Amino acid sequence: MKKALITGVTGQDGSYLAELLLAKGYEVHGIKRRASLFNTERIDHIYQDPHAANQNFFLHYGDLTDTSNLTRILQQVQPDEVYNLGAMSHVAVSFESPEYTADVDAVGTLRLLEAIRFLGLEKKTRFYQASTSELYGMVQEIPQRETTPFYPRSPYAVAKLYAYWITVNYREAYGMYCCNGILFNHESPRRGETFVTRKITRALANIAQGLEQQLYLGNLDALRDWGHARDYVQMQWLMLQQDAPEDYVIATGRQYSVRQFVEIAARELGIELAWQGSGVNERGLVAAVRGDKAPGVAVGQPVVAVDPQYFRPTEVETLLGDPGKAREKLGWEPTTSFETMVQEMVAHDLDTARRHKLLKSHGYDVAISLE
Ligand code: NDP
Ligand code: GDR
Repeated sequence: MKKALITGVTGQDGSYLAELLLAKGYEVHGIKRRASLFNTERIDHIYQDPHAANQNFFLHYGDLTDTSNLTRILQQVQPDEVYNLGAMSHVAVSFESPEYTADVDAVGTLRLLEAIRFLGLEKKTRFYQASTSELYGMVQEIPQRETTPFYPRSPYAVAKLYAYWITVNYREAYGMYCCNGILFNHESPRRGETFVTRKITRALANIAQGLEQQLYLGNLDALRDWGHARDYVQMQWLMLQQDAPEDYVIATGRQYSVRQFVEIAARELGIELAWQGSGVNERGLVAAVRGDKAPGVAVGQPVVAVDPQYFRPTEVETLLGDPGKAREKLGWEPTTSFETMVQEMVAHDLDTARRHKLLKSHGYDVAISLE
């Protein structure tokens, strides 16, 4: 039975990857941070009682800022594969906490690699680094592929640039099996609520049910190559199963704007938007409302507005990946279309909004936190 260790197991990708590896018969170990509240919602369905027999999913308290803790967990687990998904992963927040972001995302990666080497596991343990399309930042080539030069545009991306190169360096210097997956944006109903896609589907579902009034967004014209997280974790595993370690771009090769995402998600709820104004005065007004999914909105209601507080000091305007290498060498194709992914996210958030509305109608106070 192979053993895998996942940092960031409580995150979106960590939860899908843990499911995938368990289904493949792995013994899976995950590192979770101590928090004052439970932070395991995404993995509660695969949680196993530590007192039960035949346990194959284990959680360890830990943190990427804590070298001795990482070394101890690695020594205890002796994993065949390490997936370093843990990160302060929010680009906008990295401008608020740049030093912490560097500590976790850059030095945290070094800590793990160095612990593997220190423990003499460098010939046994294969290492996956969660690299990112944010490395391309101010894009130097369209579409972006493995050979496209990097130009990071945020403290997050600069930290991930260090992590990318230290992974390459440990591969070259010590012959370790280390791979960078340069993943473009990937989403799902488990996406964190403050990333733009989930913010949109969640807020529109709440608005449709009359639980919220307006959705405030930043740059509506940003272009992204959005895929489904479930498809992308397959690639994380596949990269570690090859004869030789290499870096791969994972993307769909299709691009949409934030504005288009809003329109498609709104349409899924029976809301047809008409745009008015420009820049910070831009508003998405409801031109038509069809069906019973949006009883909470009226014709002419401004549903979306631009709020400059969500603009970034330096923005990544456009990202479009070329997944040709992954397709040719690993036979990988994304299976979920953009439209199906939006539908899945909207359906999930509409279901939650309907339940919240029902609770409210029975006198229970439901707090809906907004970004
Ligand atoms: P999430 O933000 O959903 O998950 C991040 C995970 O990292 C969480 O489990 C979080 O724990 C954990 N974490 C945060 N800080 C620390 C720390 N100091 N020590 C240990 N663990 C920590 O991210 P995703 O699942 O979306 O992304 C996974 C990885 O892939 C990240 O590294 C991200 O930067 C990268 N990436 C993501 C892309 C995407 O589109 N989703 C695209 C390209 C790269 P907690 O739950 O306690 O907060
Ligand atoms: P990103 O994702 O920065 O690409 O990083 P995010 O969803 O945060 O932003 C995408 C684009 O939407 C614009 N935008 C807004 N973004 C947020 N969060 N909130 C808003 O209100 C808003 N309005 C417009 C942004 O400016 C941006 O252009 C994600 C993360 O998962 C990273 O960890 C990962 O490395 C990259 O994807 C690939």
